[in-house]
Amino acid sequence: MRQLFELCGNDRDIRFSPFAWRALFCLAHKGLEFERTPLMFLEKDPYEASGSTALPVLKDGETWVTDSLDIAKYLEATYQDNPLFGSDVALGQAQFLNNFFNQVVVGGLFPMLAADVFDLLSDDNGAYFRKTREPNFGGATLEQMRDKRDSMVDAYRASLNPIRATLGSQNFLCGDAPAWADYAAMGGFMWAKVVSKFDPIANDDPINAWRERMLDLFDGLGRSAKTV
Ligand SMILES: N[C@@H](CCC(=O)N[C@@H](CS)C(=O)NCC(=O)O)C(=O)O
Repeated sequence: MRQLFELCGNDRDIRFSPFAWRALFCLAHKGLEFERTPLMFLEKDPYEASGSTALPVLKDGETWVTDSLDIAKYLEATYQDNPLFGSDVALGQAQFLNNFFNQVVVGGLFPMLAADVFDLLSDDNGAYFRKTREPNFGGATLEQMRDKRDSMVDAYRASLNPIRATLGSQNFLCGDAPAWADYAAMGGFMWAKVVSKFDPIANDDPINAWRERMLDLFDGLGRSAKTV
């Protein structure tokens, strides 16, 4: 059996982790069957054997794989059909792109969305989230950061220019068809879609048109996600 452990809110159908969304899209891209196991932040026992304290975690038979990029690399090495990277060079570049997506796409969203994540959590998970995340905000609360998001969103949108420029000449970040880099970027936007009614992307942005194409993939895997 193949099992993906992913983060959820107090409502277990709310699956919001940007990194888990990357893994979900990669599994779907490879055409693999899998079960989804939703866990709250403090529920770490079910995947203790993996050695990780963060999600997503994949259990494929007896093999545990942690970290979304390592999960993609594992799937690529283990299942040759439907390449996620396609070459050793692309695999090497993925490390750079992963840092870009983590720091710019996901990291840029974090102050704008963190309070919305908090609102989805049970009391004990919320207290843990606040205690571990609020120190990133230099003395501000999660809610104070959310209150400022209308003034932050223009700078966020500008930070996505490399993505926007790429989508000006091709339909997907990986070319004519989506592959790992599309899923890595889309993970961040899935997170925003699931946890918040605040849309960090403008309607007329080419990134929105790409996001719509991504939501349609795999029988609407992203589009059918439960949102707040
Ligand atoms: N580099 C990891 C990051 C995973 C990560 O940071 N996961 C967070 C949630 S989005 C987590 O599970 N944190 C556990 C905790 O805070 O206890 C990946 O790409 O999978």
